[in-house]
Amino acid sequence: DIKGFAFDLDGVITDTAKFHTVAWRHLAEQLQVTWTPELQESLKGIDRMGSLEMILQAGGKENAYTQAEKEGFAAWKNEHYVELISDLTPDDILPGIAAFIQELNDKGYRASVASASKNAPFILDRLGLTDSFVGIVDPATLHAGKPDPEIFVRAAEILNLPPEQVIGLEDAAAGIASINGAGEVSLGIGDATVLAAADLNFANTAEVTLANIAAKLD
Ligand code: G16
Ligand code: MG
Repeated sequence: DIKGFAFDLDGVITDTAKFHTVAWRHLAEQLQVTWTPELQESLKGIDRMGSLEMILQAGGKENAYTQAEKEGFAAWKNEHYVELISDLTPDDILPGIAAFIQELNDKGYRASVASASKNAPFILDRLGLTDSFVGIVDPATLHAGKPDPEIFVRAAEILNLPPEQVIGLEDAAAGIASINGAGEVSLGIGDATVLAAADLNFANTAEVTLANIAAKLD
């Protein structure tokens, strides 16, 4: 029986991807790396330095900068990003998700957050959701990010549940791979072809309810 839920943040709870995109795109322009929709999609769920490496690689510049320069680029992107997310309010929670989290709290299901974002505590605070979760995995303590299973393994540990009693919610292929590797039930939100590895698929967040999940689990 399912007793807990491990939530990705960006793309599941709120759409911070649009702000990541603005900030990364700005950096890519400075570095003369061509921005493409494929590059944009591939950055979903990937941690900050990993994202920077993928952008540099896309432009054939993976060996063009020192580690110190790369850290400077990542810090510059993050400053810009934090400015963009500082105006978030509870109205920025994706459709249906506030009601779903309320439903989980009311019915005694436990919920945790498995986000690659070091800004997750700040974002949850802005959205008024901090108290709805048992805990948040601290991505700074991970050995490997998504698609490695570690982050979703830790999210189940926070819930104090075995992985098979946990549903992981994700909008990115790297995240679905992490959930599957952790031995949890994977729930993909978005394009079913991108998220083909997910156990359950929902087209958008508004469809995510306990009743709809139960119907698909049959
Ligand atoms: C999010 C985004 C990624 C971002 C990562 C790290 O992951 O999807 O694009 O690079 O967090 O964010 P930050 O730079 O704030 O630490 P998730 O796991 O919430 O989808
Ligand atoms: Mg995501």
